[in-house]
Amino acid sequence: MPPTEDRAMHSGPPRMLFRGRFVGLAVFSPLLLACSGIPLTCGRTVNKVIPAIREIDPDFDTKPVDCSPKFPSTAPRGCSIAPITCGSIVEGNNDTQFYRFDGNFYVSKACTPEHHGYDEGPDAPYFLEIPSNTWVDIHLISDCADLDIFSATWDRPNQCPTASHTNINQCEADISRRGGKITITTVNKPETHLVWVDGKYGATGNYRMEVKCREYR
Ligand SMILES: [Ca+2]
Repeated sequence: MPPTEDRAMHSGPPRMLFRGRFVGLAVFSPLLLACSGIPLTCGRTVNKVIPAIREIDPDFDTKPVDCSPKFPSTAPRGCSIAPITCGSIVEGNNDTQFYRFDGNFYVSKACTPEHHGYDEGPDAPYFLEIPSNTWVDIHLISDCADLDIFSATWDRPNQCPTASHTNINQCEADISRRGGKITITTVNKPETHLVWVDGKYGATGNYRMEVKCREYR
C-alpha cells in the first residue's frame, strides 16, 4: 500500500482530513488564483497536490496504537489518573471501572448533543495544566475501540465535575470514530482542565493521548 494511503487509514476522523485540505488550499492559494482562467487544467493540478499535503502535516505522523497486550487501566484517585502537561504522551486502557461522565453531563455542558451510551463507558480522566498564551492540541488515538475524548475547564483534580456544577464554561469533545482531537487555548493566565477518555456503549480499549502545545499569539 502506498505510504500516503497508509497514513490516511490511521489518521482518524474526516475532520482531520479536512484540516489537511484546508492547509493545502492555504499553501497553494497563489496557484489557484493564477489558474482561475483555465479551470480544467487547474482542477487536475489541485487534485494531485492535496494528497501530498498530508505528508507534511505533522498531525498525520501519529502512529496507530497496539491493541494487545492490554495497556494499564489505572483507577483514578479523586478524578485524575495523573497530571499531564504540554508534551505529555500517555498510554492506557479505559477499562477503569470508573463511571462519572454520561450523556446527561455532555448535553448539559454543551460538550456534545449526542448520547452514545456514555453512562456504560468507563472513563479515564487526566488533570491538564496549561501555561498562559498557549495553543494546545490533544490527540486521542484509539484504533482498538470507539473511544472519545473530552475536556472541561476544572480546577479540582480530587473531585469530578457533575451536571449540577455551574463553573464549567468550556467543554470540548471529539466523538468521531478511532479517536480524535480537541483544541484548547489560553490567553493571559494559566488554566487547568480535566481531559478524559470515554467509551461509547461500554467500549474499552487501548489508547494513546498526546498533548502538543505551541505559543498562541
Ligand atoms: Ca462514561
